[in-house]
Amino acid sequence: MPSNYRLTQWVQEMARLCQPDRIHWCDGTKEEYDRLMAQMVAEGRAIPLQKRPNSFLFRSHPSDVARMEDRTFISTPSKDDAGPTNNWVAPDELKAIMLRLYEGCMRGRTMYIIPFSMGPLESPMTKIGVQITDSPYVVCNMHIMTRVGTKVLRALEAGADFVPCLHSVGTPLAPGQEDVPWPCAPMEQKYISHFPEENLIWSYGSGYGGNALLGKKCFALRIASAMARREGWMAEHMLILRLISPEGHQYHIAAAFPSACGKTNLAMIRPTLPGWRAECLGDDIAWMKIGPDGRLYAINPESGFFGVAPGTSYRTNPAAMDTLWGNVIFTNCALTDDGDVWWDRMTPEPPPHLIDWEGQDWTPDRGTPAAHPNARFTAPTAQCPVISPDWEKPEGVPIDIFIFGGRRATMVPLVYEAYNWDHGVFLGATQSSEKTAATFGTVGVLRRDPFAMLPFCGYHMGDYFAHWLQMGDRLGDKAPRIFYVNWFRKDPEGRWLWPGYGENSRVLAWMCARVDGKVGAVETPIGLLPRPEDLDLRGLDMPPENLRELLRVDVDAWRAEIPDIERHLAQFGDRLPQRLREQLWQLQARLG
Ligand code: TSX
Ligand code: MN
Repeated sequence: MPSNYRLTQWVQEMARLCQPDRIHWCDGTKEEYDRLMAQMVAEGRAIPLQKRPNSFLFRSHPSDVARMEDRTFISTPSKDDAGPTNNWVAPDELKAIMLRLYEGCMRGRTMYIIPFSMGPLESPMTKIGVQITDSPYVVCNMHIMTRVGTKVLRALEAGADFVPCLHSVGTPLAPGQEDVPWPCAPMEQKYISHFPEENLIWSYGSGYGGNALLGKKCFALRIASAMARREGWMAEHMLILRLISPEGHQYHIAAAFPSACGKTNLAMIRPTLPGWRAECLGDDIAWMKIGPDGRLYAINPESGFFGVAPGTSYRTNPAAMDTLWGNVIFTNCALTDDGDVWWDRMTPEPPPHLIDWEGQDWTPDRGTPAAHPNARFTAPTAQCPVISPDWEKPEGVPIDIFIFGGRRATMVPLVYEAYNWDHGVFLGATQSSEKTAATFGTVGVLRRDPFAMLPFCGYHMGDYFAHWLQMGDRLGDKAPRIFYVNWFRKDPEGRWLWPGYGENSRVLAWMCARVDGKVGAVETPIGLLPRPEDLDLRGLDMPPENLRELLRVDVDAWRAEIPDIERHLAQFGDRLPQRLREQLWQLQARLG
């Protein structure tokens, strides 16, 4: 037991509330991981995979397969402070509801106490959390996704601050009652609650990913974004990558994309442009702070990838495939007859027989996906073959380039650069993507997802825009340059105009040349575009008319989009910074 008074008091109080049979303080060791996994295998909750060392398959309850945005709450004392894009319930009311649910919720179970750090312990940007959970699946995932263990306990004993993160699957066991493979509570009892003013997270009823691994979306984005605003730094939903030119120059890029745009694929890009190399530093979250030299430095606070499996293949992301050789937790993937996992589009042809994510026999003629579309892998970052040797550098890496983007079949060019910081913030604030089958809802409908933070901002989005503007003011001429990309433009026949994947390095190389002042751009109403000759397309078999179309600005279509942008920004009311309103006017004026 540690000697941190606040920690011991909190754990005792939560134990009195949840009434577990046992309390286990996690030490983060391999022995602990192996013992929990062995226990879950013995209980029939996990399937060991013959084909991958130390790897296991879990199948969730069919109702507990994804983050639950309608059950996610930002509970600030004033509703106004949560803003129009978050669900809100007053803290007292929400706590009263949840206290009733938590009462006795761990009966018959073990309460695990997980001390974890987000970021390498030596980093000044690192923050500590302690998660209480009754799910051994969550403990094992936290071992991979965060840094768990006695080093963190030592720091807590030395008086380090921490974010308390309470989690229960909400399924107490009566004496002698047999457990189910994936315990969880019914939908209307699920709550993923955040109390940003007291840095507190309460999650109840779900065992899945972002609802249950509280270091990730709950802490590293929602709570951290609120902390970052108060403390003058940034917590962003961004990949981090390093691009190295043939001359050996390094460029650091942070990029925010809505779901289904291939963020993990870009994070692990294998450049096709001769002589260029790339290293991954993170695929989901960037914490950034202004360094002593006035530049913006980023760390990845995580230590694992919690990636969407379907669509991942040697064609789309060879580095991710090689990351998954062993020590992986798979959730809701299909099981092959020889004891491996499979998911849709992993291989050109599906195997002739599988057990699908619901445990049923599956053959290709079934027509249903074999893996759930949101099936996941949890894998150690260190196993990525293209991981940067500097990925755990305590001071982080200096960001040169921000990229926003989305999936748009028409109108949005392959790439353009913002005229200045305010314009770049406007691009982030109005970022949009067309929904795909994988992101459920109506296919093709435009969704605005500012900074890809819509489900992850822990406070009023209008104030978040203002924070971005203020960071730009502080960074001045050391601010990263801001770009917008669209890998997904199609021709009228519905064919992709851009090959994407590794070929995106050609677009990234143009950005680097812009940073170095080595390449031109044309001023258009929407921003600075490369001329066709500015992109290095050597070795790419691209018809000139495709390139022209990829770089065409359809002024009429953009004019027609203005009312939607206006409506989107209007929802932030008087918290929308005037400087963004001015960006909209300037865009309108440029469009004529
Ligand atoms: O991840 C993608 N990226 C970024 C890669 C670094 N995807 C997959 C998106 C779903 C997660 C892409 N899909 C990209 C892309 O750049 N581009 C496309 C569209 C596309 C799909 C297939 C082909 C070309 C473009 N070509 C063939 O199938 C041969
Ligand atoms: Mn994400």
